[in-house]
Amino acid sequence: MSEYWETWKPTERATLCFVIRGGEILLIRKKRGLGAGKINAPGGRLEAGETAQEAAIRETQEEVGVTPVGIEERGELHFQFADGYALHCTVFVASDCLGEPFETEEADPVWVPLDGIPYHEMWADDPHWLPGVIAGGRFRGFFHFDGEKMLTNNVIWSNK
Ligand code: 6U4
Repeated sequence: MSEYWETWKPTERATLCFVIRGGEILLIRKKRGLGAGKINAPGGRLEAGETAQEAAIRETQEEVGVTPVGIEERGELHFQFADGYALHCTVFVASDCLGEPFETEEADPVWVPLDGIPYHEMWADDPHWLPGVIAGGRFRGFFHFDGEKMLTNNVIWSNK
């Protein structure tokens, strides 16, 4: 990994939580905040004193009303934006969720078949790592963005 990323420090930390169950994945159409209008997973920024896993569960509850279960950490995303904003994001996968997802002010939930993920409506980095995560992999990803345009990408998979 380049020296640049070794000394990189995030402005904020966030999470993403992918519930994958029965050949489908729970995604959202995000209504506000960073990436509004895009398809993504439930998730958001950590609150003070929270672990990433606690934030992933809370954000999934807040955004679509379900509680992820069987949650495991699968990756770390490092985003450097051209305007100086730097976001670290921990990626979780859950094997199930309690309750039925419903629409909230923040997001509209959608169950999508694993072979029909709408990458063209998602962040540009997602096709670089989400297929590998669905296949069971663990990764670290490093990306430069200018707004919504991805400028560089580097994904490192761990052997385990
Ligand atoms: P509020 O309004 O505070 O609830 P919140 O959803 O907590 O917003 P926000 O809007 O800053 O946080 O968005 C952060 C979310 O956006 C995180 O879940 C990660 C996601 N995200 C940001 N850039 C991304 C990218 N390039 N690829 C990706 N997810 C990204 O897959």
